Parts: sequence; structure tokens; C-alpha cells
Amino acid sequence: MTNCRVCNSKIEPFMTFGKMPIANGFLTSDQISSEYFFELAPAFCSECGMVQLIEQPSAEKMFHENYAFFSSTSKHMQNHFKAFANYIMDSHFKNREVPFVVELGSNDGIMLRNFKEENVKHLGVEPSANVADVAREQGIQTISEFFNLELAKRIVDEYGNADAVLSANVMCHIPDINSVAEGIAYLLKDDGVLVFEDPYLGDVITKTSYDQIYDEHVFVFSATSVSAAFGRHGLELIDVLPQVTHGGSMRYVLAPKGSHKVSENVSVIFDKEQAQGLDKIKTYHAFKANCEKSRNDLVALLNILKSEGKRVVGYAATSKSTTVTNYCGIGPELIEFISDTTPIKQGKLSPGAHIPVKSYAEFSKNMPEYALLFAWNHAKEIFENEEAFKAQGGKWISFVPKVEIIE
Ligand code: DWN
Ligand code: ZN
Repeated sequence: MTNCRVCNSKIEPFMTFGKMPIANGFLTSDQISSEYFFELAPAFCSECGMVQLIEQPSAEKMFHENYAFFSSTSKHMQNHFKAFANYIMDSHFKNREVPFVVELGSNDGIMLRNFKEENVKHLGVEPSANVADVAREQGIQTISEFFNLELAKRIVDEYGNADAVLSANVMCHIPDINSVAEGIAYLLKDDGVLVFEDPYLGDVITKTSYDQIYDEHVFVFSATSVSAAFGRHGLELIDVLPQVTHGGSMRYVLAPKGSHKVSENVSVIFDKEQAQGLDKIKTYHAFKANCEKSRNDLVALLNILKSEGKRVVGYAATSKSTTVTNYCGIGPELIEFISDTTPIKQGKLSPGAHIPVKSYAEFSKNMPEYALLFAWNHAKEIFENEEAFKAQGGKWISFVPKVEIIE
């Protein structure tokens, strides 16, 4: 792909993370010889401001009946989605008779269950059948298909137009954003709203959180690029609300052009993004240099700990950790294993780096001296839960915003 996925202008590559496997492609040792790799390289479109992957594996390779990520594994995220649902009901559903909400990428129902509890008419669209089944078991209406204009038409025929279309950590996964935006514009009522949140480019650049870049994240959004992408389909950015989730996210609120008052937050963030240089390629060249420093610092630290004979275990086999381990060349010689609470990942090897993934019990019954915090975005929740690790002298290694040992 040499042209922008949004506006078709020529894109400017600014770095490569090298050959990468599927971020959630946990595997068994007999699958190593057929493991799939692609070139993970982001590029910038100076025309519309979109940061995007040059190459992305097919959707079928990433999201299938064995998709390894279940949203509801984190308590803080459950609370976050409850608050998200309440924001929609309080700010957008107050004067609507029978509001209808559609969520794209509804995963295991972590957000929609809050609407269901309030008897709000809802529909989830979730292509990964195994996670969708978890939602259906809780009585959350879900269809397992990829969203596009054709599906939008069928939804309108069967359920009517939507008052709100929502998504969280999903929009940045969809390469054909134009087709999805077209479908959403069709699905929404004339005064409906599209509200979605994703990791925010401003935070990725400030914190050098390069691990937000992996196969599933085909875009890293900013307010500027979201406004340009959806503006092409008659949807106007009417508000932006920063979120602490996933290490710094942004909630974007959009509506059919002219249907809603535009908040002052929108012009404020446009100015802020310009001041941060998100519209200039030199910002991305500086980001590349910061990634290289982060990589060198992390590898150097792990090598020192190894030479001292210390045990280092990875904490949480996140999608993000696939970028870190493969970009930095960190394998089982530096990390004994990765502890993870998701059963489907346990007993497998991490993608590309082939570090064994073990259950949390393996961590807690024989605690290491150091834990490399791959789920740095959940640090607050994890530190609360891991008092015992600290109490017995365990130390955390973090690499965002910089490589450091947290005593
Ligand atoms: O966008 C995406 C985000 C929302 O979720 C997806 N593309 C995939 C996924 O990314 P991730 O895997 O980097 O998400 P998390 O939430 O940072 O990490 C989840 C993983 O961490 C799970 O395998 C569970 C594990 N974990 C753990 O073992 N102990 C998580 C926590 C909080 C813990 O205490
Ligand atoms: Zn573009």
C-alpha cells in the first residue's frame, strides 16, 4: 500500500519494526515452522494526517473463532465501559423515546451489558464468533459479521436507524474505514451520534508507546485525522474527550454535519495537535529515534539482569508485547516466561519470540525478582493487586514512557 487508506494521497513511510507475526497469534511448538510474518511499518499521510500501517494481514488471519482477547478480563475496563454507557444514556438518550444503540466490535458484551441492564434496545456486531458467543450467553443481541454498508442496510431494515453507533478500540482496527464510515452514516438517524474511542496518537508520540503499533491497529488516530476521515462521509467531529484507558485514548463524538453544536474542545485539540507537530513528518522521524533508544535501553537492562543471574518474567501476554519482543529481539533467553490470565494463551508460545506463556499461578507460586510490565496500561490495577510481589522484594520493569525499574 503506497497510498493513504483514507484519502488516497501518497503516504510517507517513516520507520519499520521489521518482520512481525500476528500479535495475538499464540502458537504451539509444532506450528512454529508455518508461522506467518509480515512487515510492520507505519506511514504518515501529510494530506489528511492519518498515521497508518503500510501492510496489514487479512482480517481472517487476525480475527477468527480462536481470537485470544476477551475484553472483560480487567475490572477497571469493566468500570470504564459502565461509565461510557452511562455517558451515552445521560448525554445523548435523555429525550429519545426508544433509543437504539449499535456497537461495532462488541467483543464479549462488556459495554452493551450496561444498556441491556437498562432495557435499552441494542445490537452488537462482533465478527470473532467465540467472544460473541460469550455476549450472546448473557442475552446480549449480537451478530457475528464484519460491518459494512450492506450490513448497515440489513440492520436498518430489521431494527431501524440507530440513535447511537459506538465502538471502543475497534475503529482503529478497520482498514476500509471509508466503507465503515459510509455504513455508519447510513445507519445513523439524522440526529444520531457516532461515539468511539481508540489509543490516541498524541499519547503514543509523547510516551513513545510504540507497542500500540501492531497488526490489528491499522490506524493511530488523532482528532485531526478522524475529522478528515469521517468528514468525507458527512460526519462532523462535535466533541473530543480524553481517556486514561490503554495508556491514553481519545473519545471522538461525531454527528451528521450541522445536526449538533460543535464543542470548543474541538478547536482546542486541533491547535494542540498542530503545536505538537502531529501534522509534520519530522515528528515521526523523532519518534523513530525514540523507539530505537527505548529498544536499546530495554535490551541493555535485561542483559544486565541476566548477567546478574536474576529471574525476569513478563507480566501479561498483551498484543502490544508482540511488537516489543519482536522489535527488541527479546526471547526466552532473557524472559523466563510470560504470565497471563487468559486460558487460551496459556501453555502456548508468544508470537514470533516464542516465550512460553503460563498461567498466573506460575507467577504467584514462584515469584521472580523482576516482572516486565507488558500491560503497562493497566499499571494502576496491577500494582493494587500485586502488593505481595512488592512485599517479597519483587521489582517492576516498565518501558513506557521510558525504560525504568520501579522499586
Ligand atoms: O485494541 C485492543 C485492546 C483493547 O486490547 C486489541 N487489539 C487487543 C487488546 O490489546 P492488548 O492485548 O494489548 O490488551 P491489554 O488489555 O493491555 O492486555 C490484555 C492481556 O493482559 C490479556 O491477555 C490478559 C492480560 N492481563 C493479565 O494477565 N493480568 C491483564 C491484566 C490487567 C492482568 O492483571
Ligand atoms: Zn490521507
